[in-house]
Amino acid sequence: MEKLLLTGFEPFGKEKINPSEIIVKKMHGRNIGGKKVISQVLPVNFSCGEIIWREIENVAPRYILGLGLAGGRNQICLERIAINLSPENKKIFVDGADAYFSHLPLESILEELHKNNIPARISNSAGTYFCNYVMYYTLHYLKYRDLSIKAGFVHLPYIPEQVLDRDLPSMSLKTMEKAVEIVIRSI
Ligand code: PCA
Repeated sequence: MEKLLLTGFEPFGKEKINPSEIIVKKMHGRNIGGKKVISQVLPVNFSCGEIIWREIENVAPRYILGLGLAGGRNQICLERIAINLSPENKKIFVDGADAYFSHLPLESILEELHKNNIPARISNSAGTYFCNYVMYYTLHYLKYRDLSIKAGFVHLPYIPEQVLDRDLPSMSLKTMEKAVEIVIRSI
């Protein structure tokens, strides 16, 4: 069976929860749409890039789907692009392309999500923090190793328990899980 490497992140900053971590842990080992899910939780620091490279070699997946939290966003965000800018405002790779595009069929994934009544959009910025970093690190590696692995990244909103006393948007974990399953099936 083809393998799909699914990554999420640990909680970071003031957050005690990262929905991406919860979801990837739940999905580890499952067969979704004929793809065997192998999950990896990444730390929110510069080691995440090396870890993803190691996992690509160890797991030898056919697909890679990265997940992360984008607190304050109100929809599932299918990231279109990763830019060569690190969380320290430097280039991630001096000799790297300015940007890499997601390999995933974003339009058809979006259509599937909407058919299932899940609020979602294509996003043209994965930010400049570690989600953009890991998406860029992954796409750069695949290009330079000339590997035919399809990779992309999806940002998730907060779950309700993260915003109980904050005027911020959220989405239920159940809806997000369904969304991730749909993304995996539609890749
Ligand atoms: N979100 C951060 C990094 C880890 C995560 O879950 C981001 O959007 O860059």
